[in-house]
Formats: sequence, structure tokens, C-alpha cells
Amino acid sequence: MRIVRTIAGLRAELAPIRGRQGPIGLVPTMGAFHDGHLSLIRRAREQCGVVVVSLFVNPTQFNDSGDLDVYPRDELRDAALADEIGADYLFATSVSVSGVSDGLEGEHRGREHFDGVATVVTKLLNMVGPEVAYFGQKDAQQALVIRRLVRDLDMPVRIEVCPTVRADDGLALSSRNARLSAAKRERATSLHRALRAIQDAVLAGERDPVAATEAALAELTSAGVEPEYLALVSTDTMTPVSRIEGDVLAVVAARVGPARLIDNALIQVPALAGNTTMRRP
Ligand code: PAJ
Repeated sequence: MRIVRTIAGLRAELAPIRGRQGPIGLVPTMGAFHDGHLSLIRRAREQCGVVVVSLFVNPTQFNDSGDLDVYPRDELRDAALADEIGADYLFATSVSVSGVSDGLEGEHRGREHFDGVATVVTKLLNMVGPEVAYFGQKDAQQALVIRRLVRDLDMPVRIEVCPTVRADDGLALSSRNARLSAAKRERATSLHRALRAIQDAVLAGERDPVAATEAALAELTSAGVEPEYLALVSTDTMTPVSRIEGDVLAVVAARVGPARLIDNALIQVPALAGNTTMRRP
């Protein structure tokens, strides 16, 4: 694996091999790799001839400079892990960029958050020119913002969203989990339990989003966790649904001690015969 630090260097590396060694896959990251990141790199390795992993702790998407300061950084370890999986290039850059999405993360972290993500991902897609770029379902709204971005700008790239990787206790892996003490980590698992409670309620036939989130809220409250949001939203718009039907996304965000955590679960309501209205002949 080669480590490249400049845009010119990256372009020079990719120009002679573009179109010759199979598709180029890009995995954008902010480093501090865990199994979630590694699952994206593995998927890219399976599908692409050339795998580029970018590592850039993007200041424009941090609304809290304290969070940026303590964000874990360990390039040597990240490089070793990416190399082990067989990535071809680690594009480790510290270029700072200047600075989609109103609700949820946009509302709670500030609109600048997704503007920062969109800016840096556009830059990365332009620099690498990959056939495929890989993102995690854990950041569902981010994945949707990027799908929209690519569609609106007619960028010739396929966006692949990979499943959320979890620890044995159900907690979605995140670089920010490292900041949790054992007791706070236990509290953090309530996010996953809350999402499961929503799934259970829907399985039991609940179709009202407010009623379906009640049991979930109880899970959080009993763990002493107060959500920033807990909602059932449309998978297309990320805005709250008034009734649970088809595919909806259960989303939650909460601060647990020093870490702000997010998680989500797709809820699929099968179109049962009993739910469909009969057409008049
Ligand atoms: P970062 O938080 O480093 O995440 C990099 C990628 O890994 C994202 O696509 C994210 O959704 C995915 N990921 C994180 N945790 C995951 C998990 N538990 N399971 C599966 N995938 C997971 O997201 C970013 O960086 C940045 O916003 C970035 C897209 C790099 C732009 O700066």
C-alpha cells in the first residue's frame, strides 16, 4: 500500500492505471479505524481493482471544536490496518476546505455539518474519480445526502451503502465509543435497545409513530439517556412520518457522557393483504 499526501501525487498515481486495472473504489474516512471502516475497505477490495482509502479529519463538519481536538488520530495504526486488508492507496491529507439537510443531524449539529461533509466528499470524488464509493448505513442521513449530491451533480459514481457493524452488546461501532467509560458504555447500549423496541412494536402491529416510540423512550430513560431525537422518518426525505407503512427509518441520537452517538434501524412493513385497499371493479 502506498501512502499519498498531496492531490497532485494522488492524481499522478491514478492516471496511468485508470481504466486498466478494473474499477477504482474509494472509501472516505476520518481515520481511527474500527471494524465498521474495515468492512467498507473489505467490500471495496472484493469489488474493485484499485482501492483508495482517504483519511482526512475534516474540520468543517465538526460543529464543536472540542470534539475536533479530541477526535482520535492514529495514522500509523490506520495505515497498518488498511494495508493488511489490501488497500492500494491511503490518501492521508490535511488540506482544509471551506465550507444538505435540515432535520436530524443538520438541526442538531448545525447545517454546516452536512455542508462540510458534502464539500469534502465532492472534493474526494473529484480527486479520485472512483467507479464506486463506500459509505456506512450507521450514518444513514449522510449516505442519503451523498446519494443526492451525486445525483444532483451528475457525478459518474455508484454509491454503495454497507450495513452497520456492531459490537457484541449491540452498540454500533464508532470512533467516539473509545471515550466511553465501562458504565457509560453500558448506558450507550440503550440506543440499540430503543431501536429494537420500535421494531418489536411495529412487528406487534403498531402503526402510529408516536405510540411506537414510547417503549423506545422508556428504554432510554431507564438507562438515564435523554435523546436529542428519537423518530420514525421517511427513508427518502429524513422527515418524520405520520404513519408507519412501507420502509421507514427509526433514528436516534443522544449524548452519553462525552460522546454524541447516533444509530438507526430500517423498519419494513410488509404490504399484507389486510393492509391493502380493494379496488372497485
Ligand atoms: P467516519 O466517521 O470516519 O466514517 C467513515 C465511513 O465509515 C462512513 O461512511 C461511515 O458511515 C462508516 N461507518 C462508521 N461507523 C460504522 C459502522 N459501525 N458500521 C458501518 N459503517 C460505519 O463519516 C465520516 O467519517 C465522514 O463524514 C466522511 C464521509 C469521511 C467525510 O468526511
